Amino acid sequence: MHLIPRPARVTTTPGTWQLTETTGLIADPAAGEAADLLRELVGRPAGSKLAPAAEPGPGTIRLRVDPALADEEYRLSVSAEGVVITGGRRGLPLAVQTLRQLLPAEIFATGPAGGGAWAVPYVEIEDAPRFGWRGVMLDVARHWYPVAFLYRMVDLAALHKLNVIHLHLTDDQGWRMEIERYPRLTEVGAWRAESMLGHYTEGRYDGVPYGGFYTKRELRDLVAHARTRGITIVPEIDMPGHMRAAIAAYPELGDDPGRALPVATAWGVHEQVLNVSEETIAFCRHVLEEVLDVFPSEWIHIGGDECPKREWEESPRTQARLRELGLPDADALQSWFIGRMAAFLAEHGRRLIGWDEILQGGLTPGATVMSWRGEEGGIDAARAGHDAVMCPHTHTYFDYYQAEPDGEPLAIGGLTTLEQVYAYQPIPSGLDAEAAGHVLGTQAQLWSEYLPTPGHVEYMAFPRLCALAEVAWGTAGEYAEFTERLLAHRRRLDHLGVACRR
Ligand code: TNX
Repeated sequence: MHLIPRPARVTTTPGTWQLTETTGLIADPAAGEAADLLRELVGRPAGSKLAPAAEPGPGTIRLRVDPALADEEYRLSVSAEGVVITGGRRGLPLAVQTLRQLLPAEIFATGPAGGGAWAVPYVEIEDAPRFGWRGVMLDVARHWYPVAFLYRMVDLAALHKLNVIHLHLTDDQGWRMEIERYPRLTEVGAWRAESMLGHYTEGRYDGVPYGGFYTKRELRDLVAHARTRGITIVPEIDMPGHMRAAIAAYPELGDDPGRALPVATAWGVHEQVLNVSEETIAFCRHVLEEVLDVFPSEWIHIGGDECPKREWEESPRTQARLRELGLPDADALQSWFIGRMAAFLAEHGRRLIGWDEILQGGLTPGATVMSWRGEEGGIDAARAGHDAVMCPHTHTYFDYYQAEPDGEPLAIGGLTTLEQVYAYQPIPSGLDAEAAGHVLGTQAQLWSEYLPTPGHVEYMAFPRLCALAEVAWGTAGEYAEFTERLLAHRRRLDHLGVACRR
């Protein structure tokens, strides 16, 4: 069966059930979206309309919401009695992905539907994820990808039962989300003077303008598409550092008033950061208002990482602000700034999440920490009663090499093999049960400085994302057994045309 991620409980019995042209579908009214998904992902490629049936029987698939099951829990029964799927609200799309994987790998082919026999082994599956946050972060700021690729990433994440796509929408090198109130964010901030593509091969600058952005309409549609697959899109607007594209568009946001700098054309951490005036805070709020309007996600990511403090320390205006607020230092000022954003989000019924630097100067009440520099940030946060998502760069940075650099395309550095990813345990040892309960889960990071094309993103993501998905699902076991399953799973990815590393 070779399912990835491996379900929590599987019982097989001899025999197979056949999906045919005449297979019928019976769906609860509450299961309408899952029924559409089933028709799209299973019916259509098998050449079966999955027309509504009057009664359940050997020739039907039945979809039922069971309020007694947890939100992402599901049961899948394939027997001589037909196929029966029950699930919590978000369990049904997960079950659809399992049924899809139970079919021959050709079900993943994107060409015209072939007739043929679509056999599914008799099986009883009871399944639910261990972690509620199973994510992948895509950096669309350093490189921009066509919106069709974002749909593809959603679909590929859903195939692996991930439930969060974290979009890193802004950075020093580009602002990628339309904000109606501040049109220059995309008119100016979405474009840089240099493609930086020459850097990969020849270490040269080509002077070719580069950029792109997503309209609110495009992002709203993407959110809706993701939702039907059980995926939440968590948007990130990185602040108060990593803001050079915004400062290029609106120099008054910066803390060095004499200097108007263009969108960054070098990687790395840039010194230019937001000032913390009330005007700038109002700007951040206005931007977030439009972000909230597009993204219904409970969590909103405000970055918070790698904010150099030199400008704040040298700016007379910011030093005066420190005194006015009675704050001891720049770290405390960063914490105060994050606190303002958290309060704004809380007013709108949302929750703040940020990279682990938001711990500096004191963690804002209610904030969730994404622990990337290691596990310490997440451990400290969890022990203090904050939620945490574990994403230490050592195990979850998929911009790192996945094999010895010789023979691999140029990457940012590091080395995180498939086996290392598979061995990752999101709950750090030594956490007591209460703190462990604050670990929401884990996610992969696709920082894109060295990922100029969609194919390149796929190459770095796969197969490591298959391993991470199983880690996050909570059923990772023997690596050798996993790689055997992965070999079969790769046929599915091949049919989908995924540029998976061999
Ligand atoms: C650190 S991780 C960053 C990113 C880079 C990444 C490259 C984090 C919160 N900040 O800005 O893209 O390293 O691996």
